[in-house]
Amino acid sequence: MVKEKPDSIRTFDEDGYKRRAACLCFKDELEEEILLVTSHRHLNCWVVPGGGIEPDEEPRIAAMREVMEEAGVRGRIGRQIGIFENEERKNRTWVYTFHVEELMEDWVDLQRINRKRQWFTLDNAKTVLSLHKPPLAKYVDHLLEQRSKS
Ligand code: O81
Ligand code: MG
Repeated sequence: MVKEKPDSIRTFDEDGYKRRAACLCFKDELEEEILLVTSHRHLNCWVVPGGGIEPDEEPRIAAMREVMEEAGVRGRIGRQIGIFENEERKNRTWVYTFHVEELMEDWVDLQRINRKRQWFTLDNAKTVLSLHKPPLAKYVDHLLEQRSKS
């Protein structure tokens, strides 16, 4: 299933869940700080950069494209953290680690919606994500759970 969107085409799984991809974008190899971006509709709220997977697009490729468009970063995508289902919003998000190698001066969503970006420690990221988008805080929780088991 596909649904036109002004500047992209959304795709859906058979159960009608919107297919999304996102990254926890780390500042460095310590993996202690991630880059969040301001919400599209609520400029004083923070979200994990990500978005719709387009037709015939691999989730990893979509994730890299989305973080470049939304956060203006280039770098190296890492491991898959998980696939997160949001039953309320009917979306399914493939989430990856990403190591930032370049912070672009100018980027698509800065121009498009004046989207801002900021580094947060993992704990602070969980706090601010929980305020606006609790499902996104689960990405960080899952990463920390995996870390504690390794
Ligand atoms: O565009 C969110 C968008 C918005 C999400 C979704 C996000 O209606 P869309 O799917 O285009 O917008 O809506 P739901 O219904 O999935 O929750 O959330 P909200 O707040 O309108 O309920 O806006 P934000 O989190 O920024 O407030 O994110 P974005 O426009 O900031 O990217 O779109 P998306 O990230 O799934 O898709 P694209 O490809 O990034
Ligand atoms: Mg998005």
